[in-house]
Amino acid sequence: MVLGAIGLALALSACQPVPDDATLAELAAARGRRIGTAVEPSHVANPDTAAFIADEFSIVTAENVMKFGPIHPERDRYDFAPADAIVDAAVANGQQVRGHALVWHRQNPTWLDEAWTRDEAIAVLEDHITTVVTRYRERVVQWDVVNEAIDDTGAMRDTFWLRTIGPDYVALAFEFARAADPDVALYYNDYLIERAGPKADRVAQLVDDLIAAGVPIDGVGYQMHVLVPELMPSANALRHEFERYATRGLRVAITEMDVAHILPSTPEKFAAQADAYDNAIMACLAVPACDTIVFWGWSDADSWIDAEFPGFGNALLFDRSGEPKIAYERIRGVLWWNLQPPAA
Ligand code: 9MR
Repeated sequence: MVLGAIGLALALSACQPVPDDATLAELAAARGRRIGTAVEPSHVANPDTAAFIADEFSIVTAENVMKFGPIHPERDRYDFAPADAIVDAAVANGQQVRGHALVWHRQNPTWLDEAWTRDEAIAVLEDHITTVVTRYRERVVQWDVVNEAIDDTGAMRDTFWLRTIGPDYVALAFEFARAADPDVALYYNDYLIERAGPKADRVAQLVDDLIAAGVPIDGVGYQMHVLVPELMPSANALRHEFERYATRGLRVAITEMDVAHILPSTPEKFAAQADAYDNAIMACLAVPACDTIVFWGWSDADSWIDAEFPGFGNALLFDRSGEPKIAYERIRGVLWWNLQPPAA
């Protein structure tokens, strides 16, 4: 009888609407997850925006300023000030920081365009990773060590690093990062791995090879730049993808999520967008190893998609006037009601 009353009380509380003042950070924390956004220094320099980010999110990623070119513009000069602004603000607000990204094929400085020998390129890689990771020790909790090393066909991407060092640049990068910070969680990060296919399989093989070789990798980041309706897997399919890495003992993060559609927007497209976010959060909640969810910005007025994919967009949780969209309300609902994991 007593148990029945407790059960009823729990069931009733579970039916309560999401408290109006509950932030994403609070709702996610109740589910053991951190939730966040990409940020630029201009965001934390603006008091209103900074206060909004501090309230709503528990983790931030530097959208650009920790990448190789911006943070290491000349061989003997690092420019830490923009990244410091983001990290300092996050620490002051009690937020965590994802470091993004130590090795990538884009946003590299022009000084890397020289003809390097393999040994010289390894020395450059080691200096860069050691310097940047050491600077943010104990403040950055997760690093995207290698970003997008596999191309869309499932081959090793043809990059400066592959050409000058060879495929083991990936393992070297993880080893240099671990040597610089024994505690930070080290991730391989990529897009289009949320869908089963050659790219997802090849990334899993790369990760397996790293594990087999004893390379210090802690997790895999699913960027999740999604296009609806075409490119969104079901919550169940996504859960299976996340479990690939959970069963290998790794952590999983959603690292750059946004859900675009072809413009103009319609209520149906926004509904499909809300479904996609819902699927992703459900899948993450169903896999204990998935402990981090980061969106690639929050406002449709301020997203990389407008510049890189004109004709697509409105992919984030708040519209161009700053009003929350249904996707935002759906995410709050999924976090609050903690719906059952999708069926196997
Ligand atoms: O959002 C970033 C945008 O401001 C930059 O111009 C762009 C340059 O390549 O990089 C964007 O972020 C990318 C991220 O670092 C890696 N995954 C894909 C993201 C969107 O292109």
